[in-house]
Amino acid sequence: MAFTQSPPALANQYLDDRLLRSLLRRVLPPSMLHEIESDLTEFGERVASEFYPAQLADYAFNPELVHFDAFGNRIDRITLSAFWQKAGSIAAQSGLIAAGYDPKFQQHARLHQFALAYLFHPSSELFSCPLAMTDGAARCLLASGNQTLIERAVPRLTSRDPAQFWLSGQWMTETSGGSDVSGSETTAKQDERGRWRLYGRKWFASAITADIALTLARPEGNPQGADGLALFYVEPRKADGRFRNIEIDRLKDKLGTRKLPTAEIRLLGTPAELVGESQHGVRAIAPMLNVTRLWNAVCATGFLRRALALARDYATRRVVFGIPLIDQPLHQNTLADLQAELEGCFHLTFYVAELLGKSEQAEADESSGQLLRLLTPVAKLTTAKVAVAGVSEAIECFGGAGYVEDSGLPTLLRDAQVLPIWEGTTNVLALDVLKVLRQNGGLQPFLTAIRGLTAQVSLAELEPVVKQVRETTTAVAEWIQKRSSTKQELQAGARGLALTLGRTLALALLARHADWSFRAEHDPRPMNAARRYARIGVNRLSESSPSEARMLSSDIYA
Ligand code: MFK
Repeated sequence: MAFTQSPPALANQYLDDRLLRSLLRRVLPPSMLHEIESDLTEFGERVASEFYPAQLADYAFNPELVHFDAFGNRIDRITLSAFWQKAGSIAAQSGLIAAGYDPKFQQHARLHQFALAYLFHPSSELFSCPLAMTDGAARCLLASGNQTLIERAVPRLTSRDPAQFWLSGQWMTETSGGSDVSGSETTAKQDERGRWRLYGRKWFASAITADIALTLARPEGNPQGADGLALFYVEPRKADGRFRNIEIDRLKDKLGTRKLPTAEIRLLGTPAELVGESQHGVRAIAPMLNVTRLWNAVCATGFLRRALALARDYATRRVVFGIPLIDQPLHQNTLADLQAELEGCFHLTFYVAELLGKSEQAEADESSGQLLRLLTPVAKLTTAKVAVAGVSEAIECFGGAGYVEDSGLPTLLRDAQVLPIWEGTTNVLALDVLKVLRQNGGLQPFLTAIRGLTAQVSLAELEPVVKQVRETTTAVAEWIQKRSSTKQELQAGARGLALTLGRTLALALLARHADWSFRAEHDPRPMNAARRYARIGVNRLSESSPSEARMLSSDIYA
């Protein structure tokens, strides 16, 4: 009998996750952890032994759109994967949205929710996308103060009852652009009964099967530009399931996220409700963007964790040149770098989740809101970039097997590639970070956070790490100061700046957690992760010259 290699296997994804479990032990009140831990354990088991194998078996499925029935009636019916058909019920029952709004756990509710999301996402076939939008829509409607819509939709968006639960979409992107929405062409007109109706074309309507959507449109008579857009609420379907004056042109044929039905749609007088004012729609939808961006970071971290869990398990099964991979120094070094990067992403993401939870409490102070505003794009862009590179590296750990579709591994890489793109590309978010630094307290909230974190670290072994955090923070402040009058140079270096903020904060968080882990639990692994992350480096500030970049980017000498 010829040799066959045993494939990688997943253990219980909660019990197997040292990072998540130790974070929850450090942060949550013991009574809360006791209350939620059996659910997390059960969910971690379902992820590994129920969702993951079923999705591997269904890897080749793509959603299908049928435009017409046998008699020529327009139906625009979409067939979803087997998992997608039941994922809404799983999400509702498991509290994937509801947990974040549970008043019982106050500021910790978000940690509970994002722990569930982090476990769920890599075995969700990107059902995490509509969940992110659902969470974002709930937050956005609550922020709008529109009581009618809040009462109508929020109890459903946050429901634990599958029969009540609603999902939301977020239709922003048009053929004119996704990063810059100022050229949006969708118009809103009031009909003879005063009802708003939308006319236009939305170009990337993710999760088109969702029950509601928040979207931007330009009320008739409003000026051109982004400020002339307003935020609208849509219930796209009638009670019988047919679309309300909406036609689906086609589903996108995408690099990844293939189970997620992303559509090009036409709004042909679709009834809609104005959410707030009849302009400033970008400002109005921003709470949704911020929540989905945090979900993006959670999902990036979840993908990285999944890729590493599979690669680590495989390394124990795979023998090469007479030695298991896991015992080979170079392979150990590769996995160790990935682990350090994962730990950095993890602590950065969950720190922002904690901030979101605090900011949603009645007594929230202004400075934690400012820090949250700065760190949301920073965490999104930092983790997304690491996820793509890290998942690619983890797939390489399988050699040729990682390049074969029915191993399930190529899907991970294709799916990860969406993370730096949607919800704001790396560059768009880096420019957003510059705007925040200009308008929202400058670097001060960041400096205060770094000071607070490093003050909690006193182990001698971590001194060099803390020194590196402080020195890089000083370098950031000097870098900004030096360029404060040259917009071009600031913009050209914005990505390096944002990544340095993300990585420096991640290092400070790693050090803080390492100090606690060593003292409270005698666990040296977080300390080693912090030191390795420090060696990989956190300073990504660039000295790039705009004139050199102009010449090389266009490759023109003139
Ligand atoms: C797996 C998890 C992920 C799930 C993803 C779900 C998939 C969804 C698919 C999609 O829909 S992807 C498309 C998402 N689109 C984007 O993320 C847009 C990316 N572009 C930007 O973010 C641009 O920066 C932006 C459109 C916001 C630029 O537009 P403007 O008009 O130049 O905005 P400006 O002037 O920066 O901001 C307008 C107002 O909004 C300002 O307030 P004021 O009017 O009071 O001055 C800003 O402060 C405010 N604002 C903008 N971004 C904000 C914000 N406020 C809070 N938070 C923000 N993030």
